[in-house]
Amino acid sequence: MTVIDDITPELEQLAIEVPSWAYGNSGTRFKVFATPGTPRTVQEKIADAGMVHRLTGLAPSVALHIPWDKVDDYGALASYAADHGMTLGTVNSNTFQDDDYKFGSLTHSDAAVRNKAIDHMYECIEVMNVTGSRDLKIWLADGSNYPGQADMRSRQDWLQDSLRAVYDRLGENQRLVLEYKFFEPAFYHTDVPDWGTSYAHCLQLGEKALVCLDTGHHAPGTNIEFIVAQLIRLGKLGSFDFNSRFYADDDLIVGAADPFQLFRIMAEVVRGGGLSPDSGIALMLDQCHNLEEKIPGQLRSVLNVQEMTARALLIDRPALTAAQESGDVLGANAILMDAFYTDVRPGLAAWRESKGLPADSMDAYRASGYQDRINSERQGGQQAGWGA
Ligand code: PSV
Ligand code: MN
Ligand code: MN
Repeated sequence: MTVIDDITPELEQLAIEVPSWAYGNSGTRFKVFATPGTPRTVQEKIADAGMVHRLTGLAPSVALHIPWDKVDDYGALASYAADHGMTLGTVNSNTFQDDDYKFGSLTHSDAAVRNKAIDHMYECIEVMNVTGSRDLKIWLADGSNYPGQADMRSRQDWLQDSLRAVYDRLGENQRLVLEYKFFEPAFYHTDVPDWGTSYAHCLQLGEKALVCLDTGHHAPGTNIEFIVAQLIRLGKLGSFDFNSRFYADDDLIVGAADPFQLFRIMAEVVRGGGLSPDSGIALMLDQCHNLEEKIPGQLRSVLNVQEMTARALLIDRPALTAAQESGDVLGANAILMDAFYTDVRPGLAAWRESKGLPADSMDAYRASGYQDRINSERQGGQQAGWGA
């Protein structure tokens, strides 16, 4: 039987990128509740992310969102991150909070608006050049609300042209990851609604363009692990935005709503070699903590990913393959479920301790006094999504 000690070399490779915006205040369109201790600057967000990494050893990089995290000197920001044991990761573009983008950005019928959006992507690439970030993430709010409102077909052509202009600006080691989402904010049609559309554009662009799969961006009932398997098979899975959902784009803590789904997804990542650093698959969180404290929320999230990854690594692959190939339906299912039902928490706690990390990262955070300190030091924390 496979035990935790057998899988630690693979588990060691797990690295989860945290989003800067998870540390800011967020909410719904009804209300944004302020949480004590919320960062006032991007530097404070990075410091908090550094705390998550120190307590778990799991989250060595933080993603930026431009212009929310805009600073004058990105080189200095990268050094600041390094001082906190962190690197700056994916740069997320933002073409959804400007009046000019009301009817679209990279897909807009007006070339002037498309060019403005392309210029914003260039600005993000400039940031990446200084921070050393590899990935530019593009999520578009583009779409329409009523049949007939927009020419869906032309918008696909404009989208490809715009993406081409962005793609051609990428450096040798840089990549573009194109995220899809089936609805919202547009309710009738969305210009990049599904993995197939993202894949088609990425394929046309070239090898530096890859699909970003946000786990909260699918219709209920979608078999997400199938999409994972397919994109890995095609060599086009660039990154994940992990979160969990009960209803729509809830952005709740990954693994909270459906740990079994996270296990199934991680099983396909492991199966596809996605844990290895040279797989080119970035594991990121895309979450907001509306009610709970942000740092414990992020700790819980990265630990959830680690726990489900460990369970996925425990799957007895040779036995599973044998059962699958001999038509042993329930036997195969039982092998998968055995791994899923294994409580890996004590084994992971012992492993953490053996590496000089706290056995219980959540407890260690509570005992650290960090939250009390930031609660008293920081007044008027930033709202995620609106910058300084
Ligand atoms: C909007 O749906 C969204 O949640 C996308 O998932 C992006 O990744 C994120 O915002 C940050 O731009
Ligand atoms: Mn996302
Ligand atoms: Mn989303």
